[in-house]
Amino acid sequence: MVTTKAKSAIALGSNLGDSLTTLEAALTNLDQTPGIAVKAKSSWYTTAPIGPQQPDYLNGCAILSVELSPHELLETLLKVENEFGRVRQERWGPRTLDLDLILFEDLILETPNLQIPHPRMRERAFVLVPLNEIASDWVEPVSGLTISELVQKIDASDVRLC
Ligand code: ROI
Repeated sequence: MVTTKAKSAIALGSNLGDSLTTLEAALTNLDQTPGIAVKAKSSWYTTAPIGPQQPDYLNGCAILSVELSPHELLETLLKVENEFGRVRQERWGPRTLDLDLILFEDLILETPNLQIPHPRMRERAFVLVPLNEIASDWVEPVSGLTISELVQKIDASDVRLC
């Protein structure tokens, strides 16, 4: 059987409960999932919340090698979120664990339940700063700019190494 491996970037976030333990455990869980290997992980950052007033977040990014389709990967991310007790409440409210699919190779995908690249990644310092640590040369295919070029265009003053 021929299996092709694809490179994908995910963003992780948490601002409820023991965020550091949750984020580390989520990465371990993903790495133990058949068809997924965690290849790199960023540092964790304390970030001011975007959206309604709520506690600061802990955010980071990881690079995965996957033998899954983008939709299969999304299903896995949602499953892991649910295993860690995430209850989907208000749209931009606090959360125990948020796993977002950010990039998948150089794919541009627009479907009702999945958009790749993540549509707000280019403006989010809490995604770009950690991603820049581990994938600075990756070209975001919609803008044609690398992560290091994108991070230079935004204000990252609310993102601090944890
Ligand atoms: N704000 C920050 N700083 N980090 C997040 O992970 C995050 N996630 C969200 C919203 C509510 C948009 N704000 C966030 O979903």
